[in-house]
Amino acid sequence: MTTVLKLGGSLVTEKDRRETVDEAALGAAIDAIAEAEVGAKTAVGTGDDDDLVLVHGGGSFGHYHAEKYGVSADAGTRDAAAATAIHAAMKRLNDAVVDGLHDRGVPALPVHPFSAGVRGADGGLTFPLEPVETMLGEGFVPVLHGDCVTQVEKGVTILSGDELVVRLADGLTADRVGLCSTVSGVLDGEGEVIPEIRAFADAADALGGSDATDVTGGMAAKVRALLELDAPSYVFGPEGLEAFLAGGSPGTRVERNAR
Ligand code: IP8
Repeated sequence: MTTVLKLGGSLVTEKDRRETVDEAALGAAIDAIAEAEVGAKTAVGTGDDDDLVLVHGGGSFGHYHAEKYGVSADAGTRDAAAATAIHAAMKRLNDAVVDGLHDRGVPALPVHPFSAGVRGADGGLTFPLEPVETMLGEGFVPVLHGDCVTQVEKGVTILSGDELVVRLADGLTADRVGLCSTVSGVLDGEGEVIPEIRAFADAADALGGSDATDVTGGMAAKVRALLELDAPSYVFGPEGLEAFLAGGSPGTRVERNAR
């Protein structure tokens, strides 16, 4: 069973305070991951056939710098110092996530997408999965992140964690995908969690943009991307993380072919 889980940047950082980790939220998420990874695998009679790939977003690290330099998924830069500043901020956040996982006994390894991925002129992403697959085969938990990526004819653009989740879920034939953010799911016009989305039209009226600096789009973009996947995906808040990792269905289930 392969699970791809994204921790949203809005969850693990204080989105309105530049380069500030939300220690409480990140710590709680790491506790839940450690319990599922370390606790379950050391329990009598359980194996370690379950693979977990983590991705985290940019929050007040990457998005702050991306906005400062006017770089987005569409708008590229040829300023190497700007691209490096965005990437460096994401590495600092990745260090915090990986270090926190180590402190709780999770064998996490960093994967920095800027060094591996590339976009064609049409925006299509090429991202080799051999490093991630090998890490999984050796019992590690790869931790990727939204990042910069070199793009033909545009210089450097932003690669969102959501796009990586889609690539990983497809390429690794993931069984389950989770997007854990600060909201409890995809919300309808009354603020209630929509339990299931099978087509964008199911939630189109309710989907708006993100309310803080986010150069890669809000919930609408996430839902569109998740609807492209074969695997069922779940959009949930921190309260749903434990249930998701235990195989449950918190928040909103998004699945194109759901019956
Ligand atoms: O928060 C964006 O990743 P996201 C990463 O998953 C950068 O959209 C560098 C802004």
